[in-house]
Amino acid sequence: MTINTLNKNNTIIDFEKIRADFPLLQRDMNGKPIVFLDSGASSQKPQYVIDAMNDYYTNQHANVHRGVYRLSQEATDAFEKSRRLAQHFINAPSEKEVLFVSGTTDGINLVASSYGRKFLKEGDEVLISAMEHHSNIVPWQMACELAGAHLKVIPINDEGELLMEEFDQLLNERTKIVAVNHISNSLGTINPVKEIIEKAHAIGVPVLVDGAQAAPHMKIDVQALDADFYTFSGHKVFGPTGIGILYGKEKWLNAMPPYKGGGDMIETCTFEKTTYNELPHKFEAGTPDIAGVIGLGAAIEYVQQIGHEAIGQHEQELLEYATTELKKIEGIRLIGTAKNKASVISFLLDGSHPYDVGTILDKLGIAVRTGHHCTQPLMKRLGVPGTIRASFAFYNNKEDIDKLVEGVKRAKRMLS
Ligand code: 7TS
Repeated sequence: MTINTLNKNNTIIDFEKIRADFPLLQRDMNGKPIVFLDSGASSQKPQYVIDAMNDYYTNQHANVHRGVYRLSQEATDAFEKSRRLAQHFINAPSEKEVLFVSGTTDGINLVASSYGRKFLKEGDEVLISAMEHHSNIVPWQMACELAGAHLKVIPINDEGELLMEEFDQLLNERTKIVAVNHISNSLGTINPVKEIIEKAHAIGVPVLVDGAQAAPHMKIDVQALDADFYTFSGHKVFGPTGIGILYGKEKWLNAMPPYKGGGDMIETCTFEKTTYNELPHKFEAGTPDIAGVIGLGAAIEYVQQIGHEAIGQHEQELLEYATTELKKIEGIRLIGTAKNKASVISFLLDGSHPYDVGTILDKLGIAVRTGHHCTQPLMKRLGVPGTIRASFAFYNNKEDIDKLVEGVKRAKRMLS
């Protein structure tokens, strides 16, 4: 693997050299060197991932789990190797509990639909939080509607932290599942998911963790968390789009009906009755995104080579620096000031619409996201139309932040 990370002693990570692994970061945007601060939406890809996918299509492609011939077996081996990489990435006890899905949205829909059909009854409750992405709201609304169940919401304070006393009050014998994000995509808040899981388990309630924003930034350990379900997207962890992981405890996955029917998920099929394949295949109907799975495996190898400790440290430094520097600009308002935060900064500039600020930044080559970030109920709770959001990854540096700060100052001058 050609990772530009290690020094001669194989110890210190040189994050400046890491940037060279990402071809897209070398390009311009609007005639300026790109400053990519939208990794929360989707991160860029190292050459190692691009090469792995090219190599698969060039040299290894065949359908998986069905051919007797060598090529198909090679493709199957590469595919299943990625499952083991994903298993170790989240410390899942067994490969059977690691399902390939198309992304976080798909993972949550799978659980909401399948768990919902089996376990949700009229009058039951599903507990989510006020800072969920639409993909951890709408599937539960749909499941509740089908069952006649009710959606309940853990409120937050103005800093963007969950009100845990309210959670204690909301959790009760009618609660059938809790679904919360590990890190908020709009605010960067790191939620106390371990505590949530402990409390839910104390009354026998399973918990789904939406890890879309956590997997790129921190070590995920589903056993330490004791999560019942944990899901994340490949494209946010420096892998390809169209692929993601859903971890589910075997006891739940075995008890749940299949989500999709089709090839590969059956054990036997007659017109009268079909029996289902064992885990994980029961939940993986049809030809999967094989290149995506292989690309995700490569991305996991790449991230692990750098290591979560180094990533976390570098990103915290960037977050602290950006927070300090942005706060110095008069008229800036940070949205989301939780004590425990990951590398996301949402803000507003007094008297300016987020879209206008984003447009000026774009002209300067700076990519940020503006709007509601698929968290409309959260924006409503905070009383803002949307925010300007800068989200960092380990390939960002202080120079990127300096350019952002200069860009915001310029936007302020132009818009006031
Ligand atoms: N959950 C969270 C917390 C997210 O941040 C996102 C995507 C999703 C779920 C859905 O992931 P997907 O890969 O299935 O689309 N968040 C964002 C974002 O913040 N900007 O663009 C996508």
